[in-house]
Amino acid sequence: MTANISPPKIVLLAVYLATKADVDSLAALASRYDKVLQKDLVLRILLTCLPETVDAGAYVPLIQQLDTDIGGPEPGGNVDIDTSSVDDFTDAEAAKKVRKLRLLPLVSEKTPNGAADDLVSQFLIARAHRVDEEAGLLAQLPDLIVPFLDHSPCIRTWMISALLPLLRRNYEYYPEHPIPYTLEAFEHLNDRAAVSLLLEQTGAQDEDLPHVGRDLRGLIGPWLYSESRWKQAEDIVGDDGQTDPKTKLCPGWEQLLEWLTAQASRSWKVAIKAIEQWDGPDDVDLGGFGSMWLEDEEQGYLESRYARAALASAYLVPEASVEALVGINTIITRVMNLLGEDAFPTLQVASSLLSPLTELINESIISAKNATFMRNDLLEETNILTAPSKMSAQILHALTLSAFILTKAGVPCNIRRAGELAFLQDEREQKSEAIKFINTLRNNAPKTDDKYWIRVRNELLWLRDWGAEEAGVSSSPVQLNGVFGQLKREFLEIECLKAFLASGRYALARSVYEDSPENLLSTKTLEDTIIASAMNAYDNASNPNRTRGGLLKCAEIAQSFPKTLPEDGASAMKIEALLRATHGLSEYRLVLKQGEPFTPVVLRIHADPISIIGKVLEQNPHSYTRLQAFLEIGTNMADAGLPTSEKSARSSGVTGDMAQQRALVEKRVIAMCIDAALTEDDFETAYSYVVNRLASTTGPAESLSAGSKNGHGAEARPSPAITDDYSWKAALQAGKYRRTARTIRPTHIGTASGNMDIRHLEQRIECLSTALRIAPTVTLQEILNVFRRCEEELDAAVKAEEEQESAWDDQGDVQAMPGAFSSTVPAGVVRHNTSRPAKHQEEAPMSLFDLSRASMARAQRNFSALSSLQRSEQVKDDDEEEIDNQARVRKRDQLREAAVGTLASGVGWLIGAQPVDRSQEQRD
Ligand SMILES: *[C@@H]1O[C@H](CO)[C@@H](O)[C@H](O)[C@H]1NC(C)=O
Ligand SMILES: *[C@@H]1O[C@H](CO)[C@@H](O)[C@H](O)[C@H]1NC(C)=O
Ligand SMILES: *[C@@H]1O[C@H](CO)[C@@H](O)[C@H](O)[C@H]1NC(C)=O
Ligand SMILES: *[C@@H]1O[C@H](CO)[C@@H](O)[C@H](O)[C@H]1NC(C)=O
Ligand SMILES: *[C@@H]1O[C@H](CO)[C@@H](O)[C@H](O)[C@H]1NC(C)=O
Ligand SMILES: CC(=O)N[C@H]1CO[C@H](CO)[C@@H](O)[C@@H]1O
Repeated sequence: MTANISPPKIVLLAVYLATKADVDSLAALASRYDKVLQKDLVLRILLTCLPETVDAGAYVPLIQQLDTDIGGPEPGGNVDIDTSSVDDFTDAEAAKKVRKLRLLPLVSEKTPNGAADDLVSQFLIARAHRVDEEAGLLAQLPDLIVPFLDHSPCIRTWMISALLPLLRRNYEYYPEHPIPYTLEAFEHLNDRAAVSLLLEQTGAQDEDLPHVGRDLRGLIGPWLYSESRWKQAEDIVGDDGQTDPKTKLCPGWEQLLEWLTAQASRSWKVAIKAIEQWDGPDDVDLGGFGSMWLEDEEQGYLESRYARAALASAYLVPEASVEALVGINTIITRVMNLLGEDAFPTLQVASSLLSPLTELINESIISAKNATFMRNDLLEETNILTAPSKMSAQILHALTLSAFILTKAGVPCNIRRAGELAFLQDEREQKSEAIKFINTLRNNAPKTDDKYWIRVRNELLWLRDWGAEEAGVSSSPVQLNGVFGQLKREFLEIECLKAFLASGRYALARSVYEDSPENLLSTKTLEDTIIASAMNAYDNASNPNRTRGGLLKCAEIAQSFPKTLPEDGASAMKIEALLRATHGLSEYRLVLKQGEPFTPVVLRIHADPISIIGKVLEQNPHSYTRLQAFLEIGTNMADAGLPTSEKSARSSGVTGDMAQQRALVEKRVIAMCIDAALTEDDFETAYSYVVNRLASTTGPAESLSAGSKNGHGAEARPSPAITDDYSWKAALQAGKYRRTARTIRPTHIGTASGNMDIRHLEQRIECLSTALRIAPTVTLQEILNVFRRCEEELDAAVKAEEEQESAWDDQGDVQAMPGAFSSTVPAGVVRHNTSRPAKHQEEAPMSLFDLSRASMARAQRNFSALSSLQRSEQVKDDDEEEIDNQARVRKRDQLREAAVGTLASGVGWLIGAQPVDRSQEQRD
């Protein structure tokens, strides 16, 4: 231990001791030779030579000793300094070695400004960087720095804004995903990169996001704790004059807000959690190393920008869910808080109150021109929707509550969608949304709850004008801003009524729309809506039975409005007729398309619903016997206002009046039943329908003329006639029927009826004469041909029977049966007389059948005259057999007379014969 050690050796020894990490000896040395080992030199030797792995605790006292700058007292006075390591060098050698030492500088271009002229601060920061880079011991740096927090503001600031964020980020919050930068590199990242790296893991880890607020508080808060984060506006904005150049801006804060709004678009929950869990600029966690202090101006700037970013985030959240909207409501609450205003109630409460938002009445911000602010320039000062003001918060509240009502109902709607509905006021968009709203609520409606529907209606009306009408300003002209503002009140009331009815809330519908003195809907509109709803229920029915399902509903709806739809009113009766017609069909098997059973709607949309009766007759054997039931179905169809004619007739615009339509429907149904009977070989029934139903009620086809009753008479041309082509065709069809083995035999027939062939031919002739009487002129020739052939067969049959009988008479059997006269013989006796007309017919020239149309028409009138005679004869048919038989024969003669005689007379003028009214003769 020598006192005469040369300065170069002292320096070399200091380097040696530092390299050996012998801090105590070094301290003693520095203390003893403080003239040589000056502060600057010691710090550089420490920085360069002391291994970075050495605990800070070992050399902090030395730094502190140097910092105190006292130099005098020798704490290491009693330390024995081992100089052996430099003893072997000559002073010259030592000096040469010292010159070759490459000691690191304390200052680099990256040293904070605050550390200028402050060697200790410079050392601490440089040392910290080396410990981090060379040893990776970032976590131990607080041991080095904390003792010097009070050394200089620059160290405190650096500790809080540089070391603390990186330390927390890489060692405390997300050690699994550290930022891959050295401390020094981190310090010199630009704002965007720094914010993005610090918050890279925020919200990426836990489902329920408990740490978003912590990260903002614990990472961004400290990171911003530096005057260097602030810039004069003029440095950034340039000279576009938007911002006062003296205003201070914080680009790092702006980056944070960018991050926040980006989260709102990409992971909205993170954005909402951020705003929920973090109170903004004041809410920082500096780890106890310092406390935040901001100028009023700075504070105001940060808060105002934060409020704007919060409002912007609300518009950016793409999610349309109750959860997201509730989150957005917390954003609004935060903004109101920052503005020093009272918060709005929760959405749940607000949606049950539906208070009028009177502040928004006439609000001109809510206009199509401003809609673009929902998408663009959200953080710009020019954006009036995100301006941190009470008005913009109120607008957002209105949109949030509107979206909430829609979303809760099952029609997802986000803020931007609600905003577009309100700002753009596009009627079509609003209408489709309103209808979705009602329909969804209807599908989810509880079975029996009027309250539910009262609420739905209130919500719907509120969505239209945000309560302006209720607020009593409806009388003055107001701009209705609601999301359904373009829709007429009447439209919404109609939709509500439809929903009430579809959900079976009949009493509610009546009390709101029929009984209420408000007269929300005009009588006409009310009636139309009720009928449409009834028809809707009808069309939705799967079962034609009126006591079930859709038809029952239809009936209930129609009966629920005694004032609007009185039971004896035209509309109610029409619906009733439709229900009856449909129910009438429910008793039968009926398949229209392949395999598909009949549903009521088919009847309503069918181009020719009467033809459905034909299908029933085809598919239900023997059903033709229920003529009366089918007639009722048919006339009910007519009464229900369904089309009654086939395509051709309708397309020509002919409908005729109701009586005519009904009459025609009846004819057609009878004809269908006749056809069905014939198809099933039931000639007797067909015959009976012809003579009882057609002959009795039908005149010549032309008589059913639509005439001037044609409802579509705008054009003054004469309407074509409605033609009953059904009756004569059916009668002709029956007249053409030939008995076969399959033909069903008559069930009750007089014992004296005798020859079945003759009886059948007589019936056919009767059918044919009916056809002749009612057919259009052009068809008479065809019918007459059939008639003539039929009559020839009848003559032949009669002749054959006569011959048989006379052979029988010749055997003198008549005497063998006295007393049997009246029961067995009359047929023969009577028939004897029948030959005369037959002969008479033979006398008629065949050319008579080649008649002109004009003469046929004239002849037809005599058939009509004849029909009354026929009927009176039929009444007698039920009497005693003899009379019956006689009448039958006389009738046949009359028919023949009528057919031939009248024709002869009709064309008498042609052949120069005297007209003879034989039917007149007969009657005498
Ligand atoms: C937005 O609304 C405000 C307030 O009514 C109006 O003055 C302004 O012109 C609108 N902005 C645009 C871009 O139309
Ligand atoms: C709304 O504006 C109209 C004029 O456009 C005015 O007559 C009316 O009083 C205003 N209503 C309210 C509530 O401000
Ligand atoms: C239509 O009918 C179905 C069942 O057939 C029923 O569930 C539904 O509620 C009906 N819809 C309306 C509007 O009546
Ligand atoms: C209609 O339905 C009721 C029961 O709802 C039943 O009693 C009745 O027989 C049905 N009518 C027909 C024609 O099926
Ligand atoms: C009926 O026929 C007779 C001749 O048989 C004729 O004199 C009479 O004019 C006809 N009746 C009608 C209404 O044409
Ligand atoms: C019922 C009837 O008219 N019978 C007549 C049949 O014809 C004979 C003569 O051929 C008359 O005497 C009957 O009166």
